[in-house]
Amino acid sequence: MTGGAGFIGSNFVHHVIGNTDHSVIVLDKLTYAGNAASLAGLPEDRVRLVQGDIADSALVDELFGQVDAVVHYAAESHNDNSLHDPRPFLDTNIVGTYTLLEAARKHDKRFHHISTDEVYGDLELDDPARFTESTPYNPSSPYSSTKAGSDLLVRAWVRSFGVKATISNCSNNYGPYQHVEKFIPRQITNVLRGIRPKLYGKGENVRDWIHADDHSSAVLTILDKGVIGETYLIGADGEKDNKTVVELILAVTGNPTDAYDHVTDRPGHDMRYAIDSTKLRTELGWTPRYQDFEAGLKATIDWYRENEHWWAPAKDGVEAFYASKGQ
Ligand code: NAD
Ligand code: TDX
Repeated sequence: MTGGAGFIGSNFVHHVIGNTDHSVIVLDKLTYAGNAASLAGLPEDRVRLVQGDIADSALVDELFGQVDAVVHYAAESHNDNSLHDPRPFLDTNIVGTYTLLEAARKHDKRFHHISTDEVYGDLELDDPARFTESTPYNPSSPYSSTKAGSDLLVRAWVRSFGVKATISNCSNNYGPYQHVEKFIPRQITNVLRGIRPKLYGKGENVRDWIHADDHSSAVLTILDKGVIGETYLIGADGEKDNKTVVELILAVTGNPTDAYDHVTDRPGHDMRYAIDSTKLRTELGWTPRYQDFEAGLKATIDWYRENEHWWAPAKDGVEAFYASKGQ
């Protein structure tokens, strides 16, 4: 797999080791977003971390010869970074995915591509619609446009070269091991540090939250039963606006629920994401386990409280970066 030292990738490694007999080779560049410590404590005879770039075709070729299937999580993943420096997003998300697809083609290996609901653009707050597998692509940011581009490469390699690939587009994940640049960990670690949470704009934007462990079980289900060439949307009916999430973090940590600041909004900020995961549920029989967002959020807050050594080294730099942007 690729990107296994990142947030969702490391949750997937923990899930695979805890729930299957498989062994995993992780190819990860260990960028600022990757952390070998996220794989600490896992059995060394079943998890091997190889530091390297998914755009390094010689390394990728060598590793494809050693595995049965590849799950591709590696990406530049943060919208705000893509607004300030888009280039790494093109290199990793487009050229990196192309490099992996060429290896999947050469070695004739099963390939699963991890993508995002952001490829579909956004919905209005009062729109009853949700994204489905047939929603037209309409990405807004440099990040989401490179993810959309990578999805289209996968579809073309399936059709033109017969690569045995599937794609999943998931909604916003939360859980342990998420970088403090992202919304929920940023606000949790702000509260733990006595800093007021920062809401972009009015805080009305809606995200459809799913626990990272549910994302992992969905990906295993697709690897097991998914139909080659198909796309599956992954979501757990978790729509919440950002203001509600911040108020919940403040409430469960015993703080006044209005103790947050409104800061400069993100340019081009998508208003609402919402996933209809009927296809995955009815055709492949998947259901999420974490149906109670407040309970999942409390467990996540406890994890950040107990693992300050994991997030503290990145915190000051992230806050200095946001402060320089008025956020
Ligand atoms: P992340 O930024 O936490 O982790 C990305 C990982 O990829 C890091 O370990 C990093 O070191 C590695 N990486 C980056 N460039 C690389 C390269 N060139 N070669 C090898 N490794 C490289 O990201 P995440 O939030 O865990 O997202 C993982 C995947 O899931 C991404 O493809 C993302 O688009 C997708 N996704 C994320 C979310 C979400 O809510 N975070 C939702 C839907 C889909
Ligand atoms: O400090 C903040 N304040 C704030 O209000 C930050 C960091 C974010 N926000 C808002 C912006 C979004 O409306 O919170 C929401 C979530 O922001 P992010 O955590 O940056 O996530 P988002 O932009 O929704 O993208 C995430 O979900 C889809 C992942 O980062 C992507 O990789 C994934 O594709």
